[in-house]
Amino acid sequence: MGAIVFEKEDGILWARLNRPEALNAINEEVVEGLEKLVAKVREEKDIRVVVIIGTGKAFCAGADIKMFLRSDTFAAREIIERLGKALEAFEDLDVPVIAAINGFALGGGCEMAMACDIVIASEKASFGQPEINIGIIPGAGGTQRLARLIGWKRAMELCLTGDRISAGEAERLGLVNKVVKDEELENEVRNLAKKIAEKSPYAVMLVKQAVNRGFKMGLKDGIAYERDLFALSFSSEDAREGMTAFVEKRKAEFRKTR
Ligand code: DAK
Repeated sequence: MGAIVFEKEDGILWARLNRPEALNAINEEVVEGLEKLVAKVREEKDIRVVVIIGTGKAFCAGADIKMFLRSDTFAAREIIERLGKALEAFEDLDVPVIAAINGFALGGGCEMAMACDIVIASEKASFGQPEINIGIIPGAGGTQRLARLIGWKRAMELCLTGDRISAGEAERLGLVNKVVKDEELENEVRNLAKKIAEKSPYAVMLVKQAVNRGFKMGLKDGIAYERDLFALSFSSEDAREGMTAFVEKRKAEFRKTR
């Protein structure tokens, strides 16, 4: 069994980080698992939503510090580059990636959550960028995505202090979409994933592109980009089916695969 365990259920790919003894810290095997996840989604067209969740008391406590210590500069650089690329790839996947945060999401774990499209957290979860405590700085979006998500000064404080914040505080700051009871985390995430998996896969892909790419543009360019994707959305069979179903007062039958 790999460091990430995959399970497909009704078009939803569950990816479970499975190194509970090391709080799911990201080592070579976890990076391989993340690369496999990206490849799987690109190949298996019946996957409509991805859920990433941790096993045990952590979602992910960041990069494996012991791995860093035993690697030379080149090895550390290679593994970190591969990790960075895998996280960047999440944004460009055709399908949404939901982070189900069951516990600690620290360092690279917090960065992994931020690279996902929607973040649902257990009330037991906590977040932080503690790299400063071990003499390094965040390297996969902790100083960048975090500032864009929760604001410049708040990101500065978290990265400078290395402090952890609760799930509730993370929700208040906009790092988390919703906090749920611990025992309800999987069901809440499953229901959310199912809801999205019932939509047109083409429209889902275009929404993801419009929001993610548009977010990096100025408003004027973003609006123009959205308008182009809107026009493109009309070209799909699903658009015709969705509008016809509305007029005929029935449930739309969208494509089941991408
Ligand atoms: N690495 C390796 N092992 C870890 C670990 C980690 N990050 N976090 C926890 N563990 C291990 C512990 O060593 C312990 O193992 P044993 O001693 O039992 O063998 C086991 O998991 C349980 O941990 P604790 O005993 O410490 O558990 P506690 O509940 O007492 O504390 C904790 C939980 C999460 C507060 C604590 O474990 C902790 O502070 N962990 C370290 C968190 C941290 O500093 N994370 C940041 C790592 S640096 C980049 C991409 C990514 C990154 C950088 C660049 N690029 C693309 C450029 C990422 C960097 C990082 O994440």
